[in-house]
Amino acid sequence: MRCLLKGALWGIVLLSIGGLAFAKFATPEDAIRYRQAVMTIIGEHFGRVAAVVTGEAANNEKMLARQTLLLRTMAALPWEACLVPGSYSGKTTLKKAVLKERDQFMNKAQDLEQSIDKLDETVKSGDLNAIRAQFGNVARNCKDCHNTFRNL
Ligand code: ASC
Repeated sequence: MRCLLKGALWGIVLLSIGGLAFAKFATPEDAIRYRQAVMTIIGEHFGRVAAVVTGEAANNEKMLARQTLLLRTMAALPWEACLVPGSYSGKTTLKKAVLKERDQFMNKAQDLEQSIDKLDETVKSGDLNAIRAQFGNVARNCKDCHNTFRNL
């Protein structure tokens, strides 16, 4: 009896740990909020780089390096939250097509991440023309995915 109780308790402990380890988003709405929060932050830092690239703000290498580091970090985050069943209605503009076209979607996500990595390297070179060109590639990747997978 004691043994059975012990076994059951261990079962509960292991199940809770397993549950925690695999817990992702509690609800589809949580996934929507998460990805929108990440996109808001990406948009903000993207905008700060845009201001330098367009000449609206002074070129400041240290500041740019900080923006690209933040963009690199943030760009790794939204994709998983875009693949949560049931998160394509309500307060979202994401198309359900991402589920069926998962590979295409993830390829676009990877293209974006790689172009941001390259932007980060370019910023370290300090060449504003090269930064401008690579920023254009990042912007095209943003837009390409939005055109395909976002209801505008
Ligand atoms: C942003 C934002 C977009 C993209 C896009 C890039 O900051 O809100 O939709 O960048 O304009 O081309």
